[in-house]
Amino acid sequence: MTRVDKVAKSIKSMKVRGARDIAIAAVKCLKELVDDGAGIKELKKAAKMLKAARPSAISLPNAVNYALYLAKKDAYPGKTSKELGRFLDELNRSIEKIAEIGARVIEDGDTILTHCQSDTVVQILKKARKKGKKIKAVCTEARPRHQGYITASMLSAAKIPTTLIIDSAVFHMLRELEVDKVIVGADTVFVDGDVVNKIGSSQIAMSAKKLGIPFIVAAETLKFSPESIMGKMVKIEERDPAEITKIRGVKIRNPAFDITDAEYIDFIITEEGIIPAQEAYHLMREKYGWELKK
Ligand code: RI2
Repeated sequence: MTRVDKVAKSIKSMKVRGARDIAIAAVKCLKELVDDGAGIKELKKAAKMLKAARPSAISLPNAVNYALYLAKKDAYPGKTSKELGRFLDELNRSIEKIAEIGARVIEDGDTILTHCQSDTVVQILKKARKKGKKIKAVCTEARPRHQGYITASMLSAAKIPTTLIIDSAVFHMLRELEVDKVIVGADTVFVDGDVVNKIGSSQIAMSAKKLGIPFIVAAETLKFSPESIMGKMVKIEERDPAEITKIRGVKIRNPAFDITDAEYIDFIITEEGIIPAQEAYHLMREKYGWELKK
């Protein structure tokens, strides 16, 4: 199995997961190929395989397309590798910037509900704690892969009092635990501010709206989809039903993501600052320029 096969498999199997981490894994793989002297033809083949690994996080194709763009520009041997190294540093720095900005949004004494496992959200909560804010966390388990267990362990290890709940307990526990804010990550942000995130996010957003609790998304611009300006949407990944269970004679559906309408999102925290969800178009235009991806 080639290096690219291995990385694509690790993304598809969710051994490597999280919208940023899968993008970083793919760019690192392409950088290794460049360092081994791979030409543009081999890079394009690798890019196609990596992008196909998971369909719902635009961060993956955005990062891979940008890496290919740098490779095509290659002015002299070694430049691409340096530029890819800089891109990886930028990806890592963006989470630091979002954590800094996001921590300011969190108030001392807040109880925050999270969904699934987002490194972006975890960093925001840890930063707020580091700044001395006494916060509590309520984590959903995020069936069927239970990524919420990772979030709960990470936040508890950061000395944030943490409660784990089952996904279907959200509406009840928003009230019971007097949750002040909901903060979730994102896999894709569309031009109209609608957000693709772990399945169940849309129901949590509607529950929060009903109870007057702010629903906040934390996503760097890598997760914004310029192609959606041209109407190109991402596919909602359906995973193996066996991840849920097997019942003879029963069809089982296992969508891994859903779409939360912008109207249910109070604002989006990005590394460029906080924007209303409906401002996604202007941020994309600034960040990606008028040159829309084909
Ligand atoms: P960060 C995850 O998907 C969750 O939907 C999470 O909110 C999103 O990626 C963003 O994660 P999965 O990989 O980039 O668990 O914030 O299917 O870490």
